Amino acid sequence: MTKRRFVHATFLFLLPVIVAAFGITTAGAVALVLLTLLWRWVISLSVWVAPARLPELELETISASHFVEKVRWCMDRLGVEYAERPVGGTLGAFYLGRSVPVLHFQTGAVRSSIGNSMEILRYLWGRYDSERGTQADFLAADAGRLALERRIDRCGVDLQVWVYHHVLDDRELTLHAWGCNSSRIPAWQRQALRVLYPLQAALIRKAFRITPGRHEKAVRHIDELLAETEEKLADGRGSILGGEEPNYTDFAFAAIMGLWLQPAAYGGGQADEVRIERDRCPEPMIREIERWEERYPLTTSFIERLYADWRRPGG
Ligand SMILES: N[C@@H](CCC(=O)N[C@@H](CS)C(=O)NCC(=O)O)C(=O)O
Repeated sequence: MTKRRFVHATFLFLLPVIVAAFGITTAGAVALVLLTLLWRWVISLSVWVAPARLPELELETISASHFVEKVRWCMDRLGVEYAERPVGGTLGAFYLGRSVPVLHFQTGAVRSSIGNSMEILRYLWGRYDSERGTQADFLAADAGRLALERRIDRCGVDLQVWVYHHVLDDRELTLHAWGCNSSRIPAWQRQALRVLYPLQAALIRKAFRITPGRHEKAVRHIDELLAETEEKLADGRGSILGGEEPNYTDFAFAAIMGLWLQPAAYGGGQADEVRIERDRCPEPMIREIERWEERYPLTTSFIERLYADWRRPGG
């Protein structure tokens, strides 16, 4: 929402309070409503006359999110200039009904946006394939890549269950991951998260059905994908689906699995303030991470190698 629309929306909510507080008559209240409508109309017209100055490409994020990291990595790889706008974890989901990442961009005279990492990557490919030539080749999608991407994304949801199962009882740890200690998150959001924590945690438990049974199922799914990948990587290939050069499915895989492995370059510099070091994790969580590392050494080093060789901050 642009600043001018935010100010208008805030005034709209305050209107009944103003009418009550100042004892405004019915005729006065009607006049105020008409003026507020006129104000909204002027805002609509201002899009043409004085468009808000916004970055050409803007990625709305939660700094720690692995779905964000998937898109962020591809945008960095593509070499496009964009601004990242991080928000506090869970606020968007439960108060605005949207997930992140969301990509906002200029389309002609108007502002457009896309949510859902899969669709964002298709947009980037469609737009930059012709503009940037071979630089965008890694984003090319086909049936095999789309099927793998879907599996990776499903595993992304399992990892959400996994991470919340482990951290939700540790208020400070969860708030840290949501951005409460990050200078990049607006202060009011950090404060709101601290106050709302019990509600947010309860909503998360409900939304993801965080139970020991669901956690077990999530771990089983994660193991399945890791085991399959381990088998594929045994022939020394450079990309999960075969070939030497990694493509977007490899970056997506590393980004999503990066949530548990936390390679040093996770986030490309954008998630450093929300990082959870391993020794700060609960014991059972560390045990599961170590089990994955031991059982899937090829996959672990594949993710680490992709991060070391292909994940330069901003490029
Ligand atoms: N299918 C979506 C999933 C995105 C998703 O689940 N994002 C989480 C963060 S990892 C989110 O938006 N959570 C809501 C919130 O914390 O406000 C995608 O691929 O973008």
